[in-house]
Amino acid sequence: MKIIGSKLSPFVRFVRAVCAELNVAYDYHEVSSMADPTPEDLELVSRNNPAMKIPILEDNGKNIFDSRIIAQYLLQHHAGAANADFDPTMSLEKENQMTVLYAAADAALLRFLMLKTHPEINADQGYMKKSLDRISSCLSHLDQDKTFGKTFGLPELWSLFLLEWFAARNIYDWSDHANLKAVYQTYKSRPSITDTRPQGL
Ligand SMILES: N[C@@H](CCC(=O)N[C@@H](CS)C(=O)NCC(=O)O)C(=O)O
Repeated sequence: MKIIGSKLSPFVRFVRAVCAELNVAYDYHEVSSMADPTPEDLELVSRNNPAMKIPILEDNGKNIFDSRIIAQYLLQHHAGAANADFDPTMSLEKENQMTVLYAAADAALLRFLMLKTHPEINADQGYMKKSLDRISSCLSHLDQDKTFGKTFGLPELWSLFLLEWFAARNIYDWSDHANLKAVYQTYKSRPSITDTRPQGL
């Protein structure tokens, strides 16, 4: 099993952390940040994923794209080896939480990449403004979701990487979301989080 990714990507961190929580061994191929990739890395990623994105999981001669699908695949095959304090079960509520987290992540990625490549854009207007509203709406929803954080499973794990990324890139200030903050504080020192944390975060 091999993962192609970049240490800076929260999506890649998530997939690597799922492997750690499920005690799955893998080879790792580091590529440059997809915000500014080398031509060789862009070629490698594009050859392995038509969506031209990381992470990519290669297993048994097949490539699996998208961190959410990779996490599902890992759970399907390795849930039995999960750490005792990691909850590998999924439910409709948890799938909804994942959808909300991914909506916030996609909105954040859009803002980050558009501002990086088109710094002249007004981030407080039009669809850019809507993307910020979406992040706010998603995080407020999760913050009020009483089932979020009851156990430590896929949604809680993914939320930590999202929150660290938001803070590091000044994407969104989530310090007023008490429940999210409590989940973050409780789990931020788990090995699956600290071992994947890029320097400086
Ligand atoms: N939905 C994808 C998103 C992955 C993603 O956007 N990865 C970023 C790196 S953080 C990327 O490869 N971006 C390249 C681009 O947008 O051109 C997933 O969950 O794997």
